[in-house]
Amino acid sequence: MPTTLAEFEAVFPQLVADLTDHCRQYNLPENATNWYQRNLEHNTVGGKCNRGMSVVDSAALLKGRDLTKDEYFRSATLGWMVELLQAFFLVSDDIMDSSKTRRGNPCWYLMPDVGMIAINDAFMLESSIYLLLKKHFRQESCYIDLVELFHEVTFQTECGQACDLLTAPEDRVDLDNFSMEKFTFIVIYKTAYYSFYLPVALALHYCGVASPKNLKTAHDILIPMGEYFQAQDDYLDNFADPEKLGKIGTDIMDNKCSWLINQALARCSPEQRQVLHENYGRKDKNCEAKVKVVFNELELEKVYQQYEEKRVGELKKMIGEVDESEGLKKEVFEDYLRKIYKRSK
Ligand code: DMA
Ligand code: MG
Ligand code: MG
Ligand code: MG
Repeated sequence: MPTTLAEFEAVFPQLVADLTDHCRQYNLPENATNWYQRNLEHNTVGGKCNRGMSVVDSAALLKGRDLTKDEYFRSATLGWMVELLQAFFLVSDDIMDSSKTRRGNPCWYLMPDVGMIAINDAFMLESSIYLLLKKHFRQESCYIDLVELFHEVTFQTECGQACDLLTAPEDRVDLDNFSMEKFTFIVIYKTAYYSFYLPVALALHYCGVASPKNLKTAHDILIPMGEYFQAQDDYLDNFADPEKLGKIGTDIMDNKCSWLINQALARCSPEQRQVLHENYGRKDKNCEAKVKVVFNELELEKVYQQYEEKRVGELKKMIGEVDESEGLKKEVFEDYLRKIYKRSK
């Protein structure tokens, strides 16, 4: 039985207590400890927790049985570390993308009294991962593998974010600068590693089956899965209801090398390209609306649905060929794919 959000969320208060207890050792002033607690709760809880819960679900599938209470707690602790990493990325991503809302609330940096303190709050979310790793996993033989995995995946994500931002200059819109090759590199690095490879790699380490072969098999399926997931994120940025999505799309105004603009460029007439040239990447609602008209004329919603079916078919085929001889299980991938297929938020 897959874990539920309620069961998973029930673990988090213990981790908040561990982290605030740690601050007490420093005699951190009470107002700062309270601020840290509010930062942790506001930015880490309230999402779908697909990434975090996948660590727990993957661990149960790899063990082939229900987890004991202690195993549940420990795998959920690893899952919450992925959610802390995500919180760190999202708080900073929303500043860099000039976003307005996240999970149905104002972005953290736009909350009353927060502002640019959000930058330091993001750093504290990241550091929380290593405090929890040390407290709960210091004794394990896989400890250094876990530390190195978090460090490497963090750097990969930062490389992806760097390319995402450098491909989207605020003052220089150049449609020739976009390509599907650039899109693919950006999304693999900014999204696929931390959102897909990391949760499963953590479960493999936790269950003692992180052989080079299993890690490579996981990588080779989860990276394309993450690529598909970010194409979906880009599609939803324009086509989803912001109320349901919990965030207002910014990709057009932000001049992003998104899946949609690349599809549009591959299909547009010279006239439509001119409209995109004049209106993409401008911080102006009317310009954004004109780009949306072209996206609709090109029926990108349909183009996306066809892409999704094709991608999911390819992923299912790869999953069908997984070699389970070193303790890996096909269900780990089937389960993660099921969580994201045709999602609307
Ligand atoms: C997501 O890119 C990548 C990271 C590392 C947060 P994005 O800006 O498209 O994400 P969102 O749509 O959630 O702002
Ligand atoms: Mg963003
Ligand atoms: Mg971004
Ligand atoms: Mg997005």
